[in-house]
Amino acid sequence: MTAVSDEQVREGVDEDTLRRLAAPAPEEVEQLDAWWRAANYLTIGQIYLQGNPLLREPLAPKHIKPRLLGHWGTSPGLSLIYAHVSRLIRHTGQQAIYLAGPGHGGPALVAAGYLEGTYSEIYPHVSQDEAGMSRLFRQFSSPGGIPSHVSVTTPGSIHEGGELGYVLVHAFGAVMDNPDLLAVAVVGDGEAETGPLEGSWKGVSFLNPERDGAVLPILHLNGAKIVGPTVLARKDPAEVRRLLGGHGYDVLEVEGSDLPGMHLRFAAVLADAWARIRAIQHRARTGAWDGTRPRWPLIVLRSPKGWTGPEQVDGVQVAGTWRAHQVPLSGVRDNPEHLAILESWLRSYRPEELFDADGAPTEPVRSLAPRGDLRMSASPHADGGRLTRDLALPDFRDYAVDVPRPARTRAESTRRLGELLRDVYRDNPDTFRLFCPDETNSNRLGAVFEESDRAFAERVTGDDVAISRNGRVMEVLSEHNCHGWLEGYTLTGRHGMFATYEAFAMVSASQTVQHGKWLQEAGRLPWRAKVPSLNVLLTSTAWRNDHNGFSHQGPGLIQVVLTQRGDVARVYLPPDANCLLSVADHCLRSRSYINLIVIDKQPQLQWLSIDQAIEHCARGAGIWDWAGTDDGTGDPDIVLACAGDVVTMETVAAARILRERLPGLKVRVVNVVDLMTLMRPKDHPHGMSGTLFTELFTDTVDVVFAFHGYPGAIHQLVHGRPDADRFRVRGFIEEGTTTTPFDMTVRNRASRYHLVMDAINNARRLPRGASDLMAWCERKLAEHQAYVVEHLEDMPEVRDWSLGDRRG
Ligand SMILES: Cc1ncc(C[n+]2csc(CCOP(=O)(O)OP(=O)(O)O)c2C)c(N)n1
Repeated sequence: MTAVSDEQVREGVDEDTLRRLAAPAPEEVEQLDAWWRAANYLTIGQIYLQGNPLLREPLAPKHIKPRLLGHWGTSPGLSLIYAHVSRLIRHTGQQAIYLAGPGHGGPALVAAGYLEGTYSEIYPHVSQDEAGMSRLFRQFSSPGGIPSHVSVTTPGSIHEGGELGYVLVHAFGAVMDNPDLLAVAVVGDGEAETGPLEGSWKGVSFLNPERDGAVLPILHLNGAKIVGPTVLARKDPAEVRRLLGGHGYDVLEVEGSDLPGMHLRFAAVLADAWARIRAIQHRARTGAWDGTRPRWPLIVLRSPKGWTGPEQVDGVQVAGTWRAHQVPLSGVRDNPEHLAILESWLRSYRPEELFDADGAPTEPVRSLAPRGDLRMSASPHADGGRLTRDLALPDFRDYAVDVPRPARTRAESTRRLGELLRDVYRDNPDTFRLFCPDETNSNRLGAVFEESDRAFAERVTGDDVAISRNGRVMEVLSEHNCHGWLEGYTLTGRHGMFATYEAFAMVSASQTVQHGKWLQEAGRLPWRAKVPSLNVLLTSTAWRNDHNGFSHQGPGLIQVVLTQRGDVARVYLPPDANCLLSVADHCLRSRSYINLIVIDKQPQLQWLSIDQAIEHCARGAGIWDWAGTDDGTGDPDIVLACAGDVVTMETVAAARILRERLPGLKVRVVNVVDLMTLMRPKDHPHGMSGTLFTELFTDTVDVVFAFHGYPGAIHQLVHGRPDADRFRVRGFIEEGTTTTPFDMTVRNRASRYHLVMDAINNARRLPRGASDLMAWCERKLAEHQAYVVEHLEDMPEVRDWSLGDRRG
């Protein structure tokens, strides 16, 4: 791999700028230090003070908040880096965003936004004066105020950093197709122990310097987590170097706590890192790149936890230890000694030099900040909705399967979606990406490779197919990376889809939850523009992972998304290709939702023409007259409902058996595409009205509901509907193994024969012949059992079942 030589480092970079950047003049060191002291002062003020923000009078217990919340330990490191990156921006005009992996250092980033003026622009009551500073302090970690982390309310943030581990995935997602952006990503050394973070160093193996921006990881080795030491801080530095070097980074190091030495050394290293990035990009963008993966710079910063804070408290060392993690002085209100330490700690930053008589930042502090949108707290990239353009979407009808009559044709539904996505790639060369853990072909979405290769920056061999450094299909065998990259990509205003095996979506389920929280909170902030939705396609589903076995059979993510709030969560279960196309088109146009789309990839019966599909999906649920024996006069004897492709087939097959073998029974078939329509309107914006619900399900007739996921979900959804107890739900009940497709439905008691028996057991009225039909179903199940064991495949009458040769 190519290392950047000293000569190359200077390519594409103005020599004078680089020299000035690397060696700040004394007055610049003053500025840096003033800004940093101001940020630290404001951080401590947020954690401790509810009054007397500028220490105009001696600190008294009444000035101290009753509950002391927040994290001091990481904050001085975060602020030091912020100060230096701000200076870099001012010298170079570099567009940058800042991601704090240890997002618990929230007060540091809030302080940064306040010093840059952005905070007061967004929240005018938090003005740059004494009263505003008082509000800034009081609101932090307080009821009615702001949370303690770098949350949605923090200007300039796309990363809360609450659940540790995702800082690099967000950073890499943000810079994809964003050539002018630098994402500075601070990685906590505790965070670096998480699985997702450990896997995310590999982002550089998928970055293209020609077309993508750059990530500058800064591994902050402050030595401690909440209580324990961190692995990387205690390793021999040479091992850390080899580890990160092995991932492809050029490791630059800064260590110490001496001042102004640390400012000088950090400035020099940051200038070096930036010059290396610019050199890599310059070579790639001027045709001088040999195509090998560049060695991107990475900074290891070793500075004490709780740097500049109290050295000792109650005779115990605090600064530089784990004890500095949260609130180093806990008894300030009641303990005069702690109060005195806090006061001298605050005064050690010399606030009178940092804030003027009104309480506004003084010139040396203000002068460090870049201007306008270049301020990291004001970057439009961190409020991606401001940059979002609609996707150019082809007409999804053009990809439709021809379905002249229901249940005659089989098709791989996701293949049609793949064709649509191929053309989305074609028409949106820098605003759409598909993210998938090495399953794009397996999930039948491979048509995208007609437009774009897989992205890959490492060595490519002659055996590789559709892989190149120019590719934009993101395949990495890490659900965490895929999910996180897509989050970073959408939060900076671009569109995408994460396609994954259904069972393994649980690997990244926590990210789905966290992103939902982010979107939900963002929706409450008028200044945050809506961003493209997080579209998750679950395919290779539980029911059709018969070939892979139990580990691959798990519809848990539906359950997870159902627990999220109605303002962000959407779950779609299109039963066939045309419904999938309609749903996908809708999701790709939507904003700020989590859209879960669940459909299998195997050849499956097709039910609706494209026009019928559009109408059905627009309603979200509807009666399939052609499948039942309900003539529309009065209530049926039983409702067979279904949501999900495989169970829809079982339901339609069950209705057909009933039509043929118990013709006197009035059966209504209802299919649900949009799961949220089952909720009451007061519980979800998609919830269908009581009138419509009654039209579909009646108020009294029993409903046999065949559901793709866990049965409890349907009970949860219909809670509060008339006589909700009448819903008998069949679904996935954790019965699985490597077996035949139909056997999966049998094992989970959701096969057509089970549904017929359920219908008979629950119908309002039973025509003659019902008990014979029950016995027939039992025989069929026994026959199935014997057949699969002997022939190792499903009975032909099940395997090849369709409405083809019968009356439809
Ligand atoms: C996934 C996850 N596990 C556990 C925690 C609880 N937690 C909060 S801060 C912290 C220590 C973080 O250490 P580090 O990343 O080194 O940050 P710093 O030392 O800079 O505060 C832990 C374990 C968390 N926030 N997220």
